[in-house]
Amino acid sequence: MYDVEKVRADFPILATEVYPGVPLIYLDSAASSQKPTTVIQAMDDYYQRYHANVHRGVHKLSEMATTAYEMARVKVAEFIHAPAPEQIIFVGNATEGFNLVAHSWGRANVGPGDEILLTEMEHHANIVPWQILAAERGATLRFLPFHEDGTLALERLGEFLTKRTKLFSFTAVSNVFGTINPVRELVDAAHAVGALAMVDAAQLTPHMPTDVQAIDCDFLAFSSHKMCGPTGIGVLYGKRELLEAMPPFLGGGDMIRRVTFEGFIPNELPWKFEAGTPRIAEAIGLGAAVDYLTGLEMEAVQAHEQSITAYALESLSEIPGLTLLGPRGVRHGGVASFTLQGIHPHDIAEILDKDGIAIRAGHHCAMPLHHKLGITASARASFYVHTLPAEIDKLVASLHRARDVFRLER
Ligand code: C6P
Repeated sequence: MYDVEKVRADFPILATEVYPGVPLIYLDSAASSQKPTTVIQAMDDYYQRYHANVHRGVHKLSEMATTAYEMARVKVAEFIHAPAPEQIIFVGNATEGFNLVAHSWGRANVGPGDEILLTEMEHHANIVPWQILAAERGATLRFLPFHEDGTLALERLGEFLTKRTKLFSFTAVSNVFGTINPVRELVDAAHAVGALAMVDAAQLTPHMPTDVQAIDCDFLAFSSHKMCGPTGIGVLYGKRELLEAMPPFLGGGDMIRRVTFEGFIPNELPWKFEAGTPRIAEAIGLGAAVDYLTGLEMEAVQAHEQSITAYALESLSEIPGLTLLGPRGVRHGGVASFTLQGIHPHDIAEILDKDGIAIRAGHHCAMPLHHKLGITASARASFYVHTLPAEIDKLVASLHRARDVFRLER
């Protein structure tokens, strides 16, 4: 049995008050998740006991730091079922993963007349790097539309994936709609026209089991800070032959095997893509986060979130004037985005904050999606391993209070 109260005890921040007498109700995990004690302690332990640079020193501390750093890579590889740890590149966040691929693979492989296919529900992280690449290389971006209910227009895939498509990059789970896209089907469709497939797993890996071999993607990116780990680190996974053929993204120490005044020979994977002193404490923290989630079991995490999200969607739908964004009656990522007639999302978030409830308001870094819906912003509550049904009830009560503040009819 998944014991939410036991899980909650792992997160020190959940026992704090936002204002005197007002306990925290954290419903913003999709933006960034809170951290369990084990993650905080793992990073603290590194700084207190064995901080040193990695891959450089022969002294004991450097050896310990290097082992912990590389162990974190092994843990991440196992967590997403990557064939080998060398295929795990530590980057700054999911955003940097997209930029790395656009800069390195993109510049080497995309030219005038080529197309990159995205979807209309992408986060800016999976739009802007391709816009920069397309402008530089004379390529074209295309966007697979979504239906009114926030599901992809899969029946139109044939129109958008063509012989000209070089890459199809799409999100596994929408951070606004909560739509869970059919990842393997989309990857197969890309491969069928000879294109590569890149998966935005920022809202997948923290919440559901991720198996890069089962989905057969060519690249996949996610962030540590959304999965109980620290900020400042993320992961790019890639197929070995692609990563090996790609030129380095950033140059400097660690990413080279040999440097002369005339030039350099790049290092092997994964270090070829990790220039300079890496994110050592952050990798160790991410490794601890992987251990933590593995201990909870990702299937159990997913089941907990499914039931809490279904409860939230049901409860929210009963509030007068509230419109939910995204699909209903199907499996759904752990987010509930909505608009409330007569109240701006920022006002909603401010009123909820006074009740200790943290939600996100705005465009959630998906401006084109909101533009297509004809709105500039929405409110979003998001759920994680520690969310209780009672917190959803408080969210609903607080939304009723917001309606009262704005004198909307009950
Ligand atoms: N979405 C949200 O509130 P970074 O910022 O690099 O860690 O993650 C980018 C990113 C990429 N793809 C998806 C689907 C995402 O949801 C995010 C981050 C947060 O929805 C912060 S904008």
